[in-house]
Amino acid sequence: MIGSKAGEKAEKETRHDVRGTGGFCLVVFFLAGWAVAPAGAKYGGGNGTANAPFLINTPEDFKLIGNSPEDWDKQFKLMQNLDLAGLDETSLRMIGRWASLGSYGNQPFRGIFDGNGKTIFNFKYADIREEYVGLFQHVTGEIRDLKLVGAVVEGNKSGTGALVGYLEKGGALRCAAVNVNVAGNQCVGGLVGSLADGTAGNCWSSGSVSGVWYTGGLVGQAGKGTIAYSYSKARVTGGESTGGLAGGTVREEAIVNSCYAQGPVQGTLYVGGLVGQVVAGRVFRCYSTGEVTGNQSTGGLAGYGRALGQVIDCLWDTQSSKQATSVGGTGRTTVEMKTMDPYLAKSWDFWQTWTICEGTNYPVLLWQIPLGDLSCPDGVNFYDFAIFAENWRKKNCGAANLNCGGADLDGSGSVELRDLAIFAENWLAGL
Ligand SMILES: [Ca+2]
Ligand SMILES: [Ca+2]
Repeated sequence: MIGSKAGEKAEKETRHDVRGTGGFCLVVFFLAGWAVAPAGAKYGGGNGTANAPFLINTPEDFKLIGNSPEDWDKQFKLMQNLDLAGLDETSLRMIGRWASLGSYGNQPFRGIFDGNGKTIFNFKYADIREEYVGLFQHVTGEIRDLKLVGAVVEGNKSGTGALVGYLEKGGALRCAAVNVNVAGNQCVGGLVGSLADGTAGNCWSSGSVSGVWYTGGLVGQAGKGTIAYSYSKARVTGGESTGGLAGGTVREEAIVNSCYAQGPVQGTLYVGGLVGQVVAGRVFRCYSTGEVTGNQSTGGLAGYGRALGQVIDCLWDTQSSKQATSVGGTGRTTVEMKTMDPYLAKSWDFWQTWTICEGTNYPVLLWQIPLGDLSCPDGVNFYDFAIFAENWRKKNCGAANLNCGGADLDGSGSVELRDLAIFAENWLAGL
């Protein structure tokens, strides 16, 4: 393909530089193909550096990453949404490799994968023999701005997550696992199975997650890791240590900060709406609302806490959770949980971190408000369209008129077709 493109363009280009009547003439020949795609180019272009990341345009490009361990310290950028339907564990290899503890066979993905706001649909992978299963098996680098939709992932040992099986360190930032189906044994999470260290930040998940030990809607188990500014709406089914957001936090360094969970949680022992078991570490400024069902040590927010674990400034909904008690946290009614006061009483930040549509919604993280959500209640719907229509064709949008009621979505200074296109793109988002 590269050859034929080059061939089409391999015509001589000439530039004539005529100076004076003496007739000095400079002729330069270009072969256009040289500049476009050097021989041996991989993926859709780029060289894997920060300035020129490898470009991923097709499922074939993506597949090649898993087959190229020599590139696992490089930088990648996803340029298109990808649909991986039709591929599975027989045709696709996970990115980053885990062999065993201390093994020379361990080759984590230690580069950067920039999802560029794009989506990977229908990742499907099952491996019941290996430890750590996910789109990325073993990561010490960074994955950012990537959304997975409809992933179906199955493992049967330690560490199963739609995006990452084992996040040893590094991060998953601004990532989403939407409508996923993740099933495993120990450390099973909608997004990340085992978060040994590093960060899952500004991430979210939905769908269903099931496991046996340490099962969580977003993360199975946080070791020294941090989960921040994230949420889960996934339905979680597990055994011991089962939580709406995380199955458990196990090391003193673990942090769960400014997160929430809203999915139903069912487990046997140590079962909580947010975290199943707080073995160690700190959980602060979080809330949960999902219905919680368990046999023993079951709580609205957290099921069980040990001496090294702390739960600080958290709340749970006593009605929707059907749990009157919890390890840590303050219980409130649904009506109370949809007002700002109980959170303000615990010094939550409604300026840079949270926002709330009082009376209609629980608090949400500011970053998750979609463009076009101009007014309460949460989500882009007819209430917002009414405001958009009111501001249609207005000019001189600026600070004085709050950017024309927020309807100048592209910040151009007026409300016109481009804003309408953005509004339409976000229709029903955030509901
Ligand atoms: Ca709205
Ligand atoms: Ca505009």
